[in-house]
Amino acid sequence: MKVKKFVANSMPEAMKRIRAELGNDAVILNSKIVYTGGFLGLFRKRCIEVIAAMDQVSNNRVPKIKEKPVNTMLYYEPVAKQKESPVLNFNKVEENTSSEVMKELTEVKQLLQNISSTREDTVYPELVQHINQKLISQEIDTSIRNELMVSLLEKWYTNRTDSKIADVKRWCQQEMAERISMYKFGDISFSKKYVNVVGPTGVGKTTTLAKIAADSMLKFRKKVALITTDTYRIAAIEQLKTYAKILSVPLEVCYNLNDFKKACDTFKDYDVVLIDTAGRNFRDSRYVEELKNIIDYENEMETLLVLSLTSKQSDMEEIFKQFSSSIDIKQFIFTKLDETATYGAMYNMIDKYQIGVAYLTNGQDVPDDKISASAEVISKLVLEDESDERSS
Ligand SMILES: Nc1nc2c(ncn2[C@@H]2O[C@H](COP(=O)(O)OP(=O)(O)OP(=O)(O)O)[C@@H](O)[C@H]2O)c(=O)[nH]1
Ligand SMILES: [Mg+2]
Repeated sequence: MKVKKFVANSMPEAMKRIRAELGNDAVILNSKIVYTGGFLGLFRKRCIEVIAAMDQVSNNRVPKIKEKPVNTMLYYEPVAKQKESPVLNFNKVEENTSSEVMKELTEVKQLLQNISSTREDTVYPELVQHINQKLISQEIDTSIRNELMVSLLEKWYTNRTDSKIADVKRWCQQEMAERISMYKFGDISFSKKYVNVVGPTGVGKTTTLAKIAADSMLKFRKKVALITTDTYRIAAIEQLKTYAKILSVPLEVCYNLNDFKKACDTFKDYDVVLIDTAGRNFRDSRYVEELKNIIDYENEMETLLVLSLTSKQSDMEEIFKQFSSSIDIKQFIFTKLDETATYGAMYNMIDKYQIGVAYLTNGQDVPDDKISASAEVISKLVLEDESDERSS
């Protein structure tokens, strides 16, 4: 038997190489996501490691197995509805006698032959299927879900004898968190003086800005000032003025870029200046260009894009594209967590655009209804059951 490890950028690429090297009768024994290269844990590349085998019997001690050949290259896909299906433990393979190996290999081949050719029809082991179903109902992108299933199945076939649903859920949470762990999560870093909060109308920009201002003062002991360029509605100015008054922080209302320049001078001794904007500001390329003459975006300003979790993913993507075309988005803020129970779009956005999350907000109360985001918190939210929420 020839066993070989392949590391590739994607499953299809791995399959191509396996087919080329081992032929069409090769079987996949194991597959998992691995991270290669990088420097000091950064810039690691996400790859897929696949262990494939081909039963070339060169030794006379082992009888050639007569069986129907596997026609197509089979994926890692799970075993259909056979509760007592054997586990092929790769470590064990090397220790075992050849005949035992061949027996196991034959059994695995037979099991793999039962697998339906389309992923959506795939029948996973019951506990794995429960998680798969949860990811579907949470609207996690199919491509992400399939990759998560690769890793879950690997863990399942290694540990399944005594695994419970809580274990499978924990594996999935860990895998989901690791998948996005390289992006920036959590509170603003205060490495830039100007923090710009942008986003479409009504998502919660002003409310969230007030929550961040309160946190910056109380938790991080920063000297905070506010600027608003959202002067299109009187009510918007009044809203921020009220928060500024409650928090005892200065606010400058800027009707034009000259006002903005003056406000920056006024706040030259402040640690952090939080800027509330109207959605349309950053859709106006002239505004963005002129603002660049006042603030050095690269060195002095970080921009957070506020998205509401009640929006559809396609809308979120459209909004992201609009804003990111004119300004660099450092982190997301997702609001209105309390108004939905579906969080897949948030996870998909992070994964797709490779951007982390500063905060999640879960209500209208300033400053309390805000959670510092992390890869773990977000992954947990996606997999949380109502019963988990009740018991927590
Ligand atoms: N349920 C819920 N409501 C929120 C949350 N954050 C903000 N809101 C409410 O959403 C509404 C809009 O909030 P704003 O902060 O005014 O939103 P905005 O993006 O500044 O709106 P514009 O300035 O009009 O573009 C208000 O009623 C807020 O109280 C949240 O996390 N959960
Ligand atoms: Mg506002």
